[in-house]
Amino acid sequence: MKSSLILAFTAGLQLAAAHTTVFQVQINDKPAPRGDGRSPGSKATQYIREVSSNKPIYLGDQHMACNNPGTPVPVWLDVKAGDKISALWHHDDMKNNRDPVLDPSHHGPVQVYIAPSSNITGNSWVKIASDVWTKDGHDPRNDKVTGTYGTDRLISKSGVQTFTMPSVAAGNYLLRPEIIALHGASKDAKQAQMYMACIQVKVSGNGSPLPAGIKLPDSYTGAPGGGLVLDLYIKDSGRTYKPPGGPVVRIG
Ligand SMILES: [Cu+2]
Repeated sequence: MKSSLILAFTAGLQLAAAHTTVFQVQINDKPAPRGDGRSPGSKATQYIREVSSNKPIYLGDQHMACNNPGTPVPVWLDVKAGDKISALWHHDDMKNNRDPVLDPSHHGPVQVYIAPSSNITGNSWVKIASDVWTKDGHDPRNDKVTGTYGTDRLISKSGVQTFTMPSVAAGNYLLRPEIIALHGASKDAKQAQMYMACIQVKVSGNGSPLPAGIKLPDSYTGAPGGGLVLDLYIKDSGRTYKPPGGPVVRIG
């Protein structure tokens, strides 16, 4: 009896300590197949570039663009301008819905970038969405964080991060949803936890060429104002906080 109690307790600790990944995508509210190749038999439908664990990526990591190892996968999802895209996040490979998608201590912005799949190492990542902070709302754990961060909203939406597919020229692209968790980064940018995925999409139609964007990992720095340091526990510190990557870019 005693040993099974200890086991249960240890399992609970592992979940609490766990982080998060994108495991699937919805297009116009219709679920695509499981996309991360991490459940049995799902390699054949994998459209999210390979990610070996739900651990964060830290400042300076060469895997900042597409997570680790971030290698290309077989499938490209068909999308078109104006589609409602949702990235589904969960900390647990098996998507146990009783657990939070992300530990509620993980406050920070939730963003999306797009890049042409032919160039992911240049100034090619264009920010198309960013949910940073709003004054209203409150932290569910009452942990002295004021206002509501993108992560808080993501948790309250059960890990569903929704954005609109911009009108880009036909071709293959990577969509890159991103979470930046700043709970440990009140002073040290090296403690900021980045979570991201590269979703492979094939765009039809004839929208605009992508403008220049930022470079990953180089544009994410620990410099003052770089967006990787924030004391979340100072009242309303989210008000003046600006996330990395600059403003959202309007395409077209
Ligand atoms: Cu974490």
